[in-house]
Amino acid sequence: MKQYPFVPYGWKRYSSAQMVERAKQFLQTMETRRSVREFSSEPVPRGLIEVAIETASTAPSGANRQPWKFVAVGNLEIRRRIRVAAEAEEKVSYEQRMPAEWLEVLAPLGTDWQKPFLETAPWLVVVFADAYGVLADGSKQKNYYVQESVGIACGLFIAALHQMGLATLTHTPSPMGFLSEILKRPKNERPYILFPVGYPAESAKVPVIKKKSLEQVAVWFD
Ligand code: IYR
Repeated sequence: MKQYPFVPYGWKRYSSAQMVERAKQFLQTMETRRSVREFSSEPVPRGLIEVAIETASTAPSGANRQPWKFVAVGNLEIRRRIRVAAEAEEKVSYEQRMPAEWLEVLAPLGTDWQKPFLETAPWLVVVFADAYGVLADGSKQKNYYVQESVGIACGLFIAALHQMGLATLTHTPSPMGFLSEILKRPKNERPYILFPVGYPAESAKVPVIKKKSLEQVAVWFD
């Protein structure tokens, strides 16, 4: 296959002081992000969701295949259907599928099978991973590092939402097959994660949890 044309990167160098300042600013911003489970129903302009999806889509991906699809659902009727289907699965999960040990680690978070946020948040963004691509002639095209690529894109999506002052939650109802049906996605697209997006409810509370320290998460060979 022919190479892409290559152009100079056009990278911008910051002073050492600027680098430290920018790094700390970003860390401070990200440190205030929390998973939110109680949303206001206040509408959020579609334009903001578009920017978040565009930001997510800047992610690196295996062979630049960009194997993701962000399905943004504002339609209340569809959000209701997703809630009903998700709660049906989650009820079985919480009551029958999840082993005691799993329920035990979740207990401090206070989650249960009920997911009202699927209806209250003004947007549900459902991310699908393209297990393979489909070419114009209908033939399959192999994708690479799909899980890693979509995971990175989702991380950028979360960061973009937080940066613009919106809240979200990484929600993974299990199993997620109902999302393909309700949202009429083709077979190559596999449901990956669901993000309710909106403003937090005035009364929203978050659990007091700690992130691991640098010492706990980093290993150095200087
Ligand atoms: N998917 C379920 C259960 C759940 C699992 C983990 I791991 C969490 O960190 C939180 C919830 C739910 O959404 O309730």
